[in-house]
Amino acid sequence: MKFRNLIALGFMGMAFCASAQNASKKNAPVKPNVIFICADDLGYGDLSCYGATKIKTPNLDQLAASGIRFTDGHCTSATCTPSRYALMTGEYPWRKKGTGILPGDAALIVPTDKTTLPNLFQKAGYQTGIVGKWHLGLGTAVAKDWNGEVKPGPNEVGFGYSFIFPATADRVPTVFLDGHTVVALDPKDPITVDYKNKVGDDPTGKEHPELLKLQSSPGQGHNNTIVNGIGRIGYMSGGKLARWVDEEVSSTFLAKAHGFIEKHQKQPFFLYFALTEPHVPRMPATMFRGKSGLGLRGDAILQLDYTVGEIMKQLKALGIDKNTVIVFSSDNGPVLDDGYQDEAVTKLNGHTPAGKLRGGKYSSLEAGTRVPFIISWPGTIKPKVSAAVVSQLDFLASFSKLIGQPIPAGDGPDSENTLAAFLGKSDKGRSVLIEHASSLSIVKDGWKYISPNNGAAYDKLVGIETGNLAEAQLFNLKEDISEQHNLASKNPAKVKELQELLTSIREKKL
Ligand code: NG6
Ligand code: CA
Repeated sequence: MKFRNLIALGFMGMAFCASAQNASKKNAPVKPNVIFICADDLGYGDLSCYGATKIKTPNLDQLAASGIRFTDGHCTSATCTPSRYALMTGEYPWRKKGTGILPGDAALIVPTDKTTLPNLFQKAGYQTGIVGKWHLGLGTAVAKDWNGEVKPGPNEVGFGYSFIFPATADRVPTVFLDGHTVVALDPKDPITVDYKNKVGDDPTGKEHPELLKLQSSPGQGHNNTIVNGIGRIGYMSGGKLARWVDEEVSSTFLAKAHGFIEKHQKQPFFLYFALTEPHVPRMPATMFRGKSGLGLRGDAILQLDYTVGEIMKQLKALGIDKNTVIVFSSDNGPVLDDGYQDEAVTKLNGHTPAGKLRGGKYSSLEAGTRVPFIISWPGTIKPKVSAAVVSQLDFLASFSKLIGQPIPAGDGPDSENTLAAFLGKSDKGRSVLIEHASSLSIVKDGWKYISPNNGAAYDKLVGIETGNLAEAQLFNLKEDISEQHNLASKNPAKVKELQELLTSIREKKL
C-alpha cells in the first residue's frame, strides 16, 4: 500500500473513532450539577416573572428568562412536611401515616433503606448537600438528646453534607445542625426540648407578651418559649449561645451554600438549598427592611430573590453556570397571617400572593400546590414558558434518567419520568396529577375534581379558602383557572370518571 493511501486510511480510522465517540457520548448520561432551591410558602403570584406588579424580583425574573418558566408546576402537598417527604422519596405522602406537618422534636420520617433524591445522586458519584430547612424529623424517637449526635437525619438518607435547622423557623429548637451536631452548643448549657410541657425558666409569649418584638396572632399559638423576642411553637431551655438570630438565618444559609458549591465546583454536585423565606416568623436582615413597601413578608421575598441572585453570580464567577441545572420552586402555596401580626395583611397594598389562583397554603384549591416553578440550564435548555403539568414528585424518576442512575424496583413508586418536559423538549408533563391538602384532588386533561370534605370552607385564622365542601367539586381549569364555577352537577360523568381514577390510584398496591 502506498504511503498516501495509508495516510488516507489513518484519517478514515480517526474519523470513525471520533464519530463512534460522539455516538456513545450522545447516549452517555450527562452529569451536570443540580441545585434545587426551594422557597418556603412562596405563592404563584409572588414573583414579578409570574405577574406580580407590587414587588420586583429581578434575579428570579432573570433565572426564568434564561430557562423554562412553568405555569402549571406543582409541589405535592399544600404544606411543607408532606411536600418535602414526596420530594425526597418519590412517594405520595398520603400513602404513609405520620407525614403531616411535624413538630420540631419529631423522629426522622424519610426511610433510610430506600432510594431518595439525594442518595440517587450519591450513587451516581455526585457530592450531595442540603443547606436550610429540613422539617422531616431527626433521630429515631421524639425523646432525644440534642446535646450529642442527633441522628439519623439528612446524612443517613443521602446527603454527604448537611447544614440545617430541624423544622421551621417558628418551632424550637431554634438552632442549626452541622451534620449531627448542634452548632455552637456549650456543653455546660445543654438543650432540652418539649412540645407538651414547659421546660426551663425562659419566658413564654403567653405569660410575657410585653417581651415580644412580633406579636403572635390570636388563636394561632406561637406563644411558647420566646427566642430572640419571638414566641415559638414548643418549649426549649438551654443552648443560649447556640440559638440562631433570625435576621442572620438567611445569610448563614447562603454562606454555607456558597461554601458547598465552592468546595465541589470541580465534581458533579447536587445541592438542595431549602430557603426559609417567606415562612413565618419573617425577620429579614436590616438591608431588606422596609424595601418592599409590603411589610416583612415582601421584604423576605426580596431577601429570597437576592439569595438566588448570589448563587447565580457565584456559578458564573466559577465558570460552572453552563454546567449547572437550577430548579427553583416552593414547598406549598402562600399565606399572609400564619401566626404573627407582622403587617403582611395590613401592608399588602394590592399584592396578590396567589396571582389569579384561588386558595393558598393548606388549600385544596389551585394556590395550595401550584407554585412558581423554574428550571434553567444555560446553553442546554432553550428559554420558554411551558404549560406542561410538572411536579416535584417527579424529580426522582426524571433525574434518574438524566444522570443514568436507575431506581431499584419498588422505590419512588409515584415518581414519573417527565424529563422531556423539565428540559423543555415536550409540553406534556404528567397526564394525571394528584393534589394533596385536607382533601385529595385529581387533575386530568385540565379537569380538576376535589373530593368532598366536611371541614370548614374558610379558615378564618389564616384567612384562606380551604376548598372544603361536603359535595364533589369539578372545575375546568383550562377555562376557569380561578376555580369559580363548580361544574360537578352539570357533568356527573366526568365526576364519576375522575372519582374512580382517584380511587384506583389511592388503592394501588405498591
Ligand atoms: C402550622 C402553624 C404555622 C406553620 C405551619 C407549618 C399553627 C397555628 N400554625 O401548624 O404557623 O408553622 O404549621 O408550615 O401552629 S409549613 O410550611 O412548614 O408547612
Ligand atoms: Ca412551607
